[in-house]
Amino acid sequence: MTTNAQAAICRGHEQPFTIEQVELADLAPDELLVRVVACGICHTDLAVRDEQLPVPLPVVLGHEGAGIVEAIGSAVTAAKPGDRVVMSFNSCGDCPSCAIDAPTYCYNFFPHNWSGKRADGSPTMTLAGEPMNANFFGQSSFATHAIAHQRNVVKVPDSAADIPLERLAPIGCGLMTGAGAVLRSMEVRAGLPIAVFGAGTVGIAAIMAAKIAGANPIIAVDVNDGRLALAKELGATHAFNAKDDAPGKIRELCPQGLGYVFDTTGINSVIEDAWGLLAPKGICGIVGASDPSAMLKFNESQFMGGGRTVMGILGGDSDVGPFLCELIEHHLAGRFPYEKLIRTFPFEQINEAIAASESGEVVKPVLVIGKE
Ligand code: CXF
Ligand code: ZN
Repeated sequence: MTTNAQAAICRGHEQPFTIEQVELADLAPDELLVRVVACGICHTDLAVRDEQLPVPLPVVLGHEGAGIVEAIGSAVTAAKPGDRVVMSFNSCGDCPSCAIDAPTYCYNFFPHNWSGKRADGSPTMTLAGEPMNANFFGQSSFATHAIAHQRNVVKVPDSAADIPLERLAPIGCGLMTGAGAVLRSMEVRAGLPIAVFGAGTVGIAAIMAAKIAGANPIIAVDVNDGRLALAKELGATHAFNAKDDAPGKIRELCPQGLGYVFDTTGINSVIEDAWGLLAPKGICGIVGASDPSAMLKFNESQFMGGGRTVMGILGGDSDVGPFLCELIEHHLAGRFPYEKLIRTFPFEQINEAIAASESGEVVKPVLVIGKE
């Protein structure tokens, strides 16, 4: 039996999102029907709208959804009807990366997340009887209902029963990416200095995680003084405006170099400057979306002689369920106070929410789509 839903259709950057009636397909055995309560907006949604990523348009985006399970396929064990869940990215479960619990590097990432259909090519959504691209990150949560998969649904632990889903929703992408980069990818060690370039959701999540890891000092770099102030409130010990010789100031503060630099900007010159700040054995983590044709340059003898690492990072090396639950526990304990980044908007104001993100006014807009 198909399900009717209201979904925000994205037809490209020249048109606003419009909320229209769609139909969701019958569930496959490993899928769940989730009534979406809230969904965060991430820069990747906007990169798809702007055709910077190979996702077909028109499409229903949204990949930081949270909601309540309404129905499950015959093989689902991850959650049951009535459970509160958060959704994250999807993966195949069969490839060498999935085999070592590294699903952010799934060999079959594209068909499971970005093809607009299920990996077998079948549509999960129709609009006026015609297939509509959806299944974005295995969810498409800019909608009242989403079809999700066993592998990208996490049941909210009972300990978080009092945390509203509109706060839990964004944990499955940008926050997980920044925190995971520090705690899982780079495995930041206590007492070593770190600099984080870019104080958006990913950068500030990295800063909160660096504080959890005991890094010191924790240096935030951005061009926006408001964001730098927020970074300091949430864990940065120092904040430097990038327009004001940040590398020079960092050198003065840490003359021996940094244990870690983490780039969320994707800007070549920023990454190359950041790399130049590393101490021996230092790690340069790179997560920012960059120009696909960009090439980076590093000095070979510094690279080899200092045992330095340049590390590409996707999704903070999250293993989905266990890591999202770990972050929820940090949040409950007050160590991951990411609610300070959020502003909520009603679903109907999706275009206003996107504008607030793009102007830099709001770090993490969250759409409230349904009632808990
Ligand atoms: C993704 C990238 C691939 C792994 C999960 C997170 N980023 C989305 O914005
Ligand atoms: Zn995202």
